[in-house]
Amino acid sequence: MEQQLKHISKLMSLVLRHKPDAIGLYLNENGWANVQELIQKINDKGTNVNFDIIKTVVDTNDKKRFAFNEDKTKIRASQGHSISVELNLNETEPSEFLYHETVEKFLENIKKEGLQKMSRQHVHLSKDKETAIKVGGRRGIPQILKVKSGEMFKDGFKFYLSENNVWLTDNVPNKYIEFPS
Ligand code: HQG
Repeated sequence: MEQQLKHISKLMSLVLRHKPDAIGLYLNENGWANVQELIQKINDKGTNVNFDIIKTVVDTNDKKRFAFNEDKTKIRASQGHSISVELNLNETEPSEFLYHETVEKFLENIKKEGLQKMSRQHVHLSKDKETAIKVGGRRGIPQILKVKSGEMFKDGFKFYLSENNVWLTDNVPNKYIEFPS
């Protein structure tokens, strides 16, 4: 069951963040998909889901990646998109420091050009080191970068907090980054 939920969660990440076309799903400009359509199209591709399973994924997902609208007829990913969607997030003042997890092979480039959003819509930052480490254990030994978010905010950079508490910004110039020694 757990494996099955993980499989469905990954599929939902794929179609709600990156490739709705993989199952012919329609997302509106704010990233919302119709829940019944999502269920139908996942089933059409051979994975059995119903509303209760989707709701279990939403409720139990370790990073709260997905959210329903109020009457649970629509669903979207709360962050992490590579396709262009307008999430209408509120600008929020960050704490003095935020953290970003990366891996060694990217460090040299990040030292040169700062953090860029790469294939996603934003650079993703975490409120503390522990969360940052969780983000990226997936790619290798985590390298934690400390971002001077308070200073950036004073200098006019905008920050947004996603519904699942990921801090988002457009880019982080290298002068605001403390690298591991
Ligand atoms: C790196 C996860 C070279 C950056 C997490 C990262 C997150 C650069 C990679 C979400 C660079 C991009 C996003 C530069 C940044 N040169 N490399 N100038 N600037 N990078 O996956 O932040 O588990 O797009 O350090 O929770 O790792 O998938 O971003 O290593 O919120 O739900 O380029 O993914 O969510 O990788 O992770 P990503 P990320 P999920």
